[in-house]
Amino acid sequence: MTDLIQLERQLLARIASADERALEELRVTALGKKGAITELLKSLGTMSPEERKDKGPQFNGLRDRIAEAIAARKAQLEDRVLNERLATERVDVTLPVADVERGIIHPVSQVLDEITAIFADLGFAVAEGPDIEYDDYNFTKLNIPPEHPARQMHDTFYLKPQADGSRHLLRTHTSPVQVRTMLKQQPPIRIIAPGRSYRHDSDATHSPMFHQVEALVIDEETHLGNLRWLIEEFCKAFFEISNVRMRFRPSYFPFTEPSMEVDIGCDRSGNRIKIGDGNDWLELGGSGMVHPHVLELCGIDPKRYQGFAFGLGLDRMAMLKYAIPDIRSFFESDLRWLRHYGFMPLDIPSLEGGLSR
Ligand code: 2NM
Repeated sequence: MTDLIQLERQLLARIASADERALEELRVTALGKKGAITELLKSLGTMSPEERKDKGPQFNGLRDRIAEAIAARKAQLEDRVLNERLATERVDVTLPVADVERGIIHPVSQVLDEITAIFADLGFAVAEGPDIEYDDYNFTKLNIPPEHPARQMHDTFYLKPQADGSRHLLRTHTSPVQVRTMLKQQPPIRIIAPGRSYRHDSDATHSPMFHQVEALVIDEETHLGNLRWLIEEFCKAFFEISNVRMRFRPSYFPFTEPSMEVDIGCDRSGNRIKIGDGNDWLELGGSGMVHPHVLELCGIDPKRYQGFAFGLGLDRMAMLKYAIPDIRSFFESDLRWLRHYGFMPLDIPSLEGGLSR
């Protein structure tokens, strides 16, 4: 008995001060095939049943406590190594990284950075909001009351009803971000609202999750001439061309009056669409003067202020500018695709540096 206590004390003392190598040696000498404790356990076989009943639990207890002490010491040593590394190692994130370790910028991120640079230069701020929205902000405050037929156009993903019966939804456009901006800020307003939008729709040109940018301008004297100029300047900067042809077709959105689709001149004679040249037209996005009722619902006096808005599909803009054929490939996370269509992380788009180089 005293031998056992002594053995345990000795082992525990040596374990407590062991380094990793000594610890492994201790483990082998105590618990290995020919280890001291293993031998003790083997000796149970030669004992009388009474003696075994007495010694068995003692030996087993000893084995468990020693194994536990070894594991605890091992964890302590590993922690110490890690903490030492954390305390001494430094990463300079401003240094160039090796090619193999470099991330790649997704075309959608690239195009968003380009668009942000263009609008920032024109004095626009970037506004953001949640992907999960109130029905009120996604529809009602945009002049789309419940039962309005335009709700059917949106193929909305709804969440489970709240206790009060209202249903949150995945925003079907980024317009609720404009609603949020108007509710908390009086004009002048100049913002772009980029982000994810969701509609129940999927084929080669539609993804159930897609990206939009919408621009909103509200001031005391804004008119369609401003809207046209803004879209033209934007297109010249984005497509990096000095001339654009544009045309506006009458359209309908509940939140704008009048509403127009914007087409941009292009050439389709080659195997890819070329923006700027040619005699063909390409639909770029929707636009219009913000409906006075929307302004009113969002706390802005429609007698004093007017504004305009337009919306673009970011994914579509990336497809056009960088000749990417299928929108579904954007969200497959295929690294070969990303290496082919992606961009270098440190080439941050700016108007001075050349947008896309
Ligand atoms: C579009 C087309 C036309 C738009 C309108 C508004 C708001 F909030 F001011 F009413 N936000 N976005 C708008 C107008 C969006 O996207 C195709």
